[in-house]
Amino acid sequence: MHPLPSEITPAGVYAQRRLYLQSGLALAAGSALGVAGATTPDGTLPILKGQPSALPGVNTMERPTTLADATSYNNFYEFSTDKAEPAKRAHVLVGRPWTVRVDGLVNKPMDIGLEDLLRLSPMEERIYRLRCVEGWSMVIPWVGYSLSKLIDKVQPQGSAKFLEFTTLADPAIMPGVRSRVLDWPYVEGLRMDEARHPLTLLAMGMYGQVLPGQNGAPVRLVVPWKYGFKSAKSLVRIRFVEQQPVSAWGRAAPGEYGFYSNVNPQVNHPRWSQATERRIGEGGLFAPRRQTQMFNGYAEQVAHLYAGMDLKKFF
Ligand SMILES: Nc1nc2c(c(=O)[nH]1)N[C@H]1C(S)=C(S)[C@@H](COP(=O)(O)O)O[C@H]1N2
Ligand SMILES: [Mo]
Repeated sequence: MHPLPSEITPAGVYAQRRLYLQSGLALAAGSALGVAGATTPDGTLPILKGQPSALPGVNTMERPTTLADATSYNNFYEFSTDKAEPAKRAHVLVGRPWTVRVDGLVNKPMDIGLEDLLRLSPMEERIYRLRCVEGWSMVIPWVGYSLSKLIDKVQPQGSAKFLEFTTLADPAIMPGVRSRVLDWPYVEGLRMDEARHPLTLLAMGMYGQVLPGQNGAPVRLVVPWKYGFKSAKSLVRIRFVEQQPVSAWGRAAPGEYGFYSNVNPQVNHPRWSQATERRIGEGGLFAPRRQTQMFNGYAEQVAHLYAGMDLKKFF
């Protein structure tokens, strides 16, 4: 068993963490602090650190996007389709009691609480690019561990071929789910080998702190070689299934959002080119755009998963 993050942080931080849990419950009951992402009286998030990842191909050379940029320009449609709104509203996700149901075709289904998720495996810091299909990208130092650690724990059965990820849809705290922009809850899916790939991260923190609400508190997926929308935020259920799941985006617009959603600069979204991208924080709209790389730059690690597949057909 690995130490609880609370045991490896200084006592003062631990006290703050308890406080944050209490204030988080108060927040959930409706008292807002009014500061974006604020959860403690001094406006900080509890510390959650990880060892720098030893995994080959984890990119640590690019300069991370600033925390301010990464937390103020977000897609989180359960709160709003406006990129600035999640930062004002999603702090209600931080500090709530949280359980993820892991079930379906597994020998050991379980409801796993946040504290148990936090100590399931040692935390790693991994600096990943995340590219949105809308043409922007960020570089974020995430904190978490490979999803495969959780997959191993529940012992999938041989018939389990895909994983279906479901995220929170609570109209009491998420005004966006009253709109019909998507068929809620937000659902995503991965093939078993994609889900088991060591790069696929179950993230509980970023920048050495627990996840801010707008980035998917308290637990999200980060699949760095796929468009950002595959990286489901605020997970409540992971179900092992035999058939390929239908994602919320695939249901909304099957011609625009294929199941695989691998970053592929040669396959354009019907409404936008995917050849280049704009790194958030780099000089706004007039900064030179970057060439988008196949599999978002992770081809060496993941291209073999798709050997023999026509990636224009399976986009
Ligand atoms: N539950 C949920 N997860 C979500 C989304 C969402 O609207 N709801 N948006 C996705 C999209 S389109 C992107 S690009 C990324 C953005 O992650 P970030 O805000 O941490 O950069 O989250 C993804 N995960
Ligand atoms: Mo996105």
